[in-house]
Amino acid sequence: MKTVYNATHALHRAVHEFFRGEKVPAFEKPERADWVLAAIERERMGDVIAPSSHDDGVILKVHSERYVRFLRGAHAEYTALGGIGDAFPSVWPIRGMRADVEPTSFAARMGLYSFDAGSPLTSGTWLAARAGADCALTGAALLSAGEARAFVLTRPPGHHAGRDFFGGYCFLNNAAIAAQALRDAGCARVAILDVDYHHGNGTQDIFYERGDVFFASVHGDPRTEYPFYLGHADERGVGAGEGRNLNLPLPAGADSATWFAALDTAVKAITAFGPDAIIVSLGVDTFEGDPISHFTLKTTDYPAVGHAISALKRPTLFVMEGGYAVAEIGDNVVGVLRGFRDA
Ligand code: SP5
Ligand code: ZN
Repeated sequence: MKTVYNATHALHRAVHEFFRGEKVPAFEKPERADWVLAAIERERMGDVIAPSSHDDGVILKVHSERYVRFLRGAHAEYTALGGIGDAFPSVWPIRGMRADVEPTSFAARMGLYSFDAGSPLTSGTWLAARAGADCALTGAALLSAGEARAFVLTRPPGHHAGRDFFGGYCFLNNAAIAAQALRDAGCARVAILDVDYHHGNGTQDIFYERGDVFFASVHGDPRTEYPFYLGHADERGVGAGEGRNLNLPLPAGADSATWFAALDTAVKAITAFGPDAIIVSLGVDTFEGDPISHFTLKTTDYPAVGHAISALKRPTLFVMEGGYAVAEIGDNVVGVLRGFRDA
């Protein structure tokens, strides 16, 4: 299985995030991808390749033009205003306020285009995220060219980024970009299976009214778990997307058997949808040792995740999302990929 690797990921290097009034070291750090790459090489998973360059065409089908324009220039704007280090939003247009008028103020646009203050926007965020989109597009092209599987190893992750907002450490939605690219390349139906601990609210946002891309997610119950305001079981899609969104929230602390039963439900629903290709939003923050999450999968469980996904018998692109237990992230990711390959 080929790995498309974003060698510029470390340009995105957040210093701090906030926790209970304190600045704590950012959980989403470059070492994550370094350790996954080391495991890919150690396990001889296959060639590690660089992405090819793609224009913004597909990106602009899943993200709004004004959002992409903002993101591209945001950190330079911040610096020009005298901003120091990483940029954070401080004000948001909550219900009843206007999101249709783009403000001139930089601070106001930071809030317009985000939903949390936990996603530092750094000097290298745009370049790293844009290279990640190229990786996703390259991965999709591999599938279109006949590869049965591929892995996109990039950061920052993507599944919390919506049509016109960042958050949850995510800026461009790599999985959504890959799904759109596969649609454009002739797949009539694409399914996205999100196994990250957190609900993929951005991916759901992008495809909620579409019938051509099915979204299924197993995640911590948003009543207690980030991103809190989306991911409930009664969100089933609207219009053409009716019935094409499946949320399977589980209580924090859920055991592996419960988690695998939910995965099985998602796999069955995707089978019934009948996709031509599968994108897996592959977060391994479901691991028992994850510092910010509360499921209990063990390293030895991950091959079974890949095995379960292989039952879909479709070309499959794995896209890196979360997972913050750095010492184990490589074994956990490679476990999924091995389980899929060896099925
Ligand atoms: C892609 C992804 O997994 N994004 C997750 C974003 C989670 N953001 C909220 C993190 C809250 C961290 N709380 C610190 C708990 C320390 N014990
Ligand atoms: Zn996550």
